[in-house]
Amino acid sequence: MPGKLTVLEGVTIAEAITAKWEQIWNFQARDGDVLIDTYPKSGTTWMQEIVDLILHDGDEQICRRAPTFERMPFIELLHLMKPGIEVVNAMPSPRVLKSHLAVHLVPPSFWEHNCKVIYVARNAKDTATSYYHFDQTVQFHPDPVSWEDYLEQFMKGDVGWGSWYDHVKGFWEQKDKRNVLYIFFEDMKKTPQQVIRKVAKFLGKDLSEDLLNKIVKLSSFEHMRDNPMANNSGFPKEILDQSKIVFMRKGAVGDWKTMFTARQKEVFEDHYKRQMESSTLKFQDPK
Ligand code: PPS
Repeated sequence: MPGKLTVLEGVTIAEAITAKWEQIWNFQARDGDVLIDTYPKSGTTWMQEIVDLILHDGDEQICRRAPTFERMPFIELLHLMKPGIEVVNAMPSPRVLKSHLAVHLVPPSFWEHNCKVIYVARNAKDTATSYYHFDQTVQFHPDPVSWEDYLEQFMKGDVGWGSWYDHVKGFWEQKDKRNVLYIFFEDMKKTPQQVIRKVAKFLGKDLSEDLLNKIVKLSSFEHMRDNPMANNSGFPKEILDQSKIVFMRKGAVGDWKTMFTARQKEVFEDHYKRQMESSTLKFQDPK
C-alpha cells in the first residue's frame, strides 16, 4: 500500500512521520551533536560519509562498521527502523544525525544546544529528477503517476518534506543567525577538496593533504556505490524498495536534461524565477 502525505505547519510530509510527530519534535539533541539536514536527494548520504570519514581520520574500516542509517540515524524515521530512539539516546557523543525537516520543523533541542548543522542544497532541476526516481522506491510516499504530474507536484511543494524552494531559502535565511554551514552539491562535485576542507574546519579538524585526498577517494560516487555500508542497499525493503531503481543512481550534475522537455524547462524556469527572485540565494544552474 503506497503511503499518504499530509500537511504539517505548511509543509507537505508523510503521514508516517506526523503519526509520531510529538516524539520527533521532542528529540533530545546534546551538546556536540552534528545534524546533516537537506531537502531530499541533495547529497545527504554523500555528506554523511564525508563527515564520518573526517571524524574518524579517514579510517575505512571504522567507517564500514555499520550502514549509514545506523552510523548516523535519520531522526524523523527512528520509529520505522533500526536504530530506534532508545539506541540513539544511548549513542556516545558526538552523534551525527540526519534529517530532511524544514528549518522551522527541526526539533528545538538542536538550536538550544547550538549543535553544528551542515545543510546541503542541490539545484532544483536535478533534485526533482532524482526525487522522481527515488519516490518510486519510497514505500511511505504515494507512487509517482507520471513524470509530468510529478514535476507539477514538485513545483507546488506537494511532495514529501514539502517545497524545495521554501526548504533551501529557509535554511539560507537562518545560516548566519545559527550554527549552519551551507554547502552546494554542485561544489561537492566540482571541488570536493575545497568542500571537504570547509566541512572539516567547521567540525574543528585540520586535514593533511594525504588525508584529504584519501577522503575524496573514499567518498567518491564509485567508491560509495560499491560499499554496502555507504550505498543504502541494506535499507529495509518495507521502507525503500530498490528492486527497480537503486539508491546510488547516477550522482551527476545536469541529469535533469534526460527528463525535462523543452516546454517543461521553460515553465519550470519561469516558476523558479518567481519563487527565488526575492532571495539572495543563487544556485549554479547546469545548462
Ligand atoms: S536521500 O534519500 O534524500 O537522503 O538522498 P540523498 O543522499 O540526499 O541524495 C541522493 C543523491 O545523491 C547521489 N549521491 C552522490 N553523488 C555524487 N557522489 C557521491 N558520492 C554520491 N552519493 C550519493 C545519489 O546518487 C542521488 O542522486 P541521483 O541523481 O539520484 O543519482
